[in-house]
Amino acid sequence: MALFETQVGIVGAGPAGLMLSHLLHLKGIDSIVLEARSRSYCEERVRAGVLEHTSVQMLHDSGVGERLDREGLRHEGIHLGLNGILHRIPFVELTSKCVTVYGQQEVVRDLIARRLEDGGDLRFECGEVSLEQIATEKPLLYVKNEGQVDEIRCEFIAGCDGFHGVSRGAFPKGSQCTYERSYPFAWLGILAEAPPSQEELVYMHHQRGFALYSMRSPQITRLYLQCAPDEDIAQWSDDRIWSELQTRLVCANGWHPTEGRVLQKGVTGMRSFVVEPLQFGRLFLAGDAAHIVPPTGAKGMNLAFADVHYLAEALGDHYRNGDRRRLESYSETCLRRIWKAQRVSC
Ligand code: RFL
Repeated sequence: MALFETQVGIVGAGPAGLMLSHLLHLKGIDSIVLEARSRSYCEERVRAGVLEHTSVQMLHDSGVGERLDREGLRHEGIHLGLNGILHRIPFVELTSKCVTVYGQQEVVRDLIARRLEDGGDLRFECGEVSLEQIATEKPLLYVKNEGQVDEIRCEFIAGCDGFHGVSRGAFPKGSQCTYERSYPFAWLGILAEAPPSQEELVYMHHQRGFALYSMRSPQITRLYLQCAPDEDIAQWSDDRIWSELQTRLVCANGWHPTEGRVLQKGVTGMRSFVVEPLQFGRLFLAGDAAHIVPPTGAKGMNLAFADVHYLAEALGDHYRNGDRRRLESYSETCLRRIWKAQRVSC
């Protein structure tokens, strides 16, 4: 058995785990990140794409916003479409803030590159992770890989391993309350090699079901169709998808989406999920490990960043001057924002 020690053991190298490790490093706190998948898998996983003002600020302020500045698409509003007529919601005019379209995989790529440049300890394809003694001052992470077991002695553990991770399951039985709702529809999404023909997102209401027009870059569009939760993607040829998108998205002024080669397609279920509290002993959950919002409001990655911002600040207080107040109120602080995001996404 190999032994390691760190201040914060982090499970998961998604946006939450990577950003936490980066923010802690800036505060002089060391961490080890354990990731089940390969680096290339993490860097290529296409998911979120809309960064809120606060997430953009966090990337900037922590010094990983350079490529985001160059390549991110600043959106000052969105369109809500009804009966083929678009109604623009001018974010900047209403809130003086805007959103930036920049793929989650790009954020992950930037954070991995920066952590490695800074000498960070990121362990990809790490094997089977388990959490032990989380109620004590010395929680442990075990990593089993091809007959070898590593023991990592931590002072805190951050469970940033997404909805299907192991961290949430390490809470003792009865110590958490789960709230869950599954919606009776899903989104069939495609990624297409087609330059955007609309500058901002279009959320379209249609009698055949909702459709969303969005983009990831000046070359790539991301489009969604409301479908049944058990929709069989095999029944959807590229031609059928484009035809349905054209029907639902066409506008009275003649605008319709530009077509292109379909690079990826899949069906995403719609679910709201929250656990309370987010902390037990020295284990703290962040991001999708603690909550899932349906992708309607583009809130998931932004919530994950908000969680780790609070967690990094709280750990900073603890290590700087022994002040544990923000650690103790971590769950309550995050849940206020999480429930608001659930409401808006629902
Ligand atoms: P992640 O990204 O799921 O990362 C968790 C990481 O943990 C690893 N892992 C483990 N590692 C070690 N041991 C284990 N036992 C492990 N189990 C899992 C996983 O391999 C993974 O690398 O969670 P995180 O970091 O909390 O980030 C959350 C976001 O990924 C998620 O909320 C967003 O993608 C949600 N989302 C959107 N969010 C936005 O803010 N804006 C959007 O526009 C947006 N669009 C979307 C979305 C999610 C979607 N899907 C596919 C659910 C669109 C879609 C279609």
